[in-house]
Amino acid sequence: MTTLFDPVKFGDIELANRIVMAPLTRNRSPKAIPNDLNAAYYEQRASAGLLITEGTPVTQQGQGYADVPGLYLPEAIAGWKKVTDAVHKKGGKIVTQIWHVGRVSHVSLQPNGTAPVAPSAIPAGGKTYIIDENGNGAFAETSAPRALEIAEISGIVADYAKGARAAIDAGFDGVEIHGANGYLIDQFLKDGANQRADEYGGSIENRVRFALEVVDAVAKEIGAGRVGIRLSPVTPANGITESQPQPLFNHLVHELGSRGLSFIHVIEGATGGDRDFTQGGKPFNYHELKDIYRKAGGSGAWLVNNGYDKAAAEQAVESGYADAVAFGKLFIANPDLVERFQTNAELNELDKATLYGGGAKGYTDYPNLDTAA
Ligand code: 8OZ
Repeated sequence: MTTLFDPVKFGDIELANRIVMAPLTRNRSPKAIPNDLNAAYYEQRASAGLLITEGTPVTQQGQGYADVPGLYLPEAIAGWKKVTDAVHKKGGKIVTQIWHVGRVSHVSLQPNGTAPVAPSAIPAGGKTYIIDENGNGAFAETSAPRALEIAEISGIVADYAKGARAAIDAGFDGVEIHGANGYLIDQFLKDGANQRADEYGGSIENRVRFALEVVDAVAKEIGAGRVGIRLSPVTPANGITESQPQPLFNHLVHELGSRGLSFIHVIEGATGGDRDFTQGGKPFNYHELKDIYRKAGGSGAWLVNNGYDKAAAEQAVESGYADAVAFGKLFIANPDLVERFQTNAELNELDKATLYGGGAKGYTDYPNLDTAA
């Protein structure tokens, strides 16, 4: 029987176990440049089978929050190199999540203070995190986006490929394309945000076009065996809605099946919340989604996420449903989560007050088992 602690291949990436650190925004990289504190944080968690970094914008236009690390400045590549070196020295594997927020941004974060871009000029609603005029962190209403001209889209697709190339230059083992949580790719996928009348909007075939163009460009740049994608079929994060998630995502994974990807990362339910949350009036069938991917020839690892504890993760892997499980909050609070699971040790509690922004407190000071009092 396969267990959580058995090795697994994600395409070209070999993992020592099936316990994956989920991407987690922490807002601790001022000026979008990863630093020594970030390197220490990831190094502490290197016993995970795979670390997926926090979302990392591929351009300034793709930036939606203050102090998240990017991939578009030369200094950021050098900063990430410290992170990947530290993780590799510990025998870990690490991919970065390449990200474009689309409409989930604020003019103060955009090049020349211009409007954020989106498939359609429909605001996300909700708040993002900026640096205000006095240099202090502050929450602000997302700015109204403008609809992308069709001629601009290929340039954004190319930006993702450039970001993937930069990730490999920075020493990453691969990338995860951020296709989830109401950001640009999810905005193109879902009918609540995409009301385009051209070949990128309307039918399901048209709405998946942007996602597939990004996947193909990134795979061409760095090899499909180093490329995964994160999807959230029903999450309402960042104001995103979809009237028919099951046929939409069934079609998308059917198309992904022939592309030789490293892994498919599925958030089940509302991100960080209710696993049974749904949209379109019907429960979402994740097993059907996986079956369609496999039947279409997809051999990438099936990575699942959202609220799993050790018992639920074991059930998912031992039953053969999931190849691996991604843990978010548990990895923030437990750098040695793998060892704690192995020994059935107690888990540290999460401090919600230090999730976003700040320094070492609540970031690199969670104790390991052997250093706990
Ligand atoms: C929390 C805060 C800011 C961004 C996501 C990248 O939801 C995020 C994110 C999460 O995918």
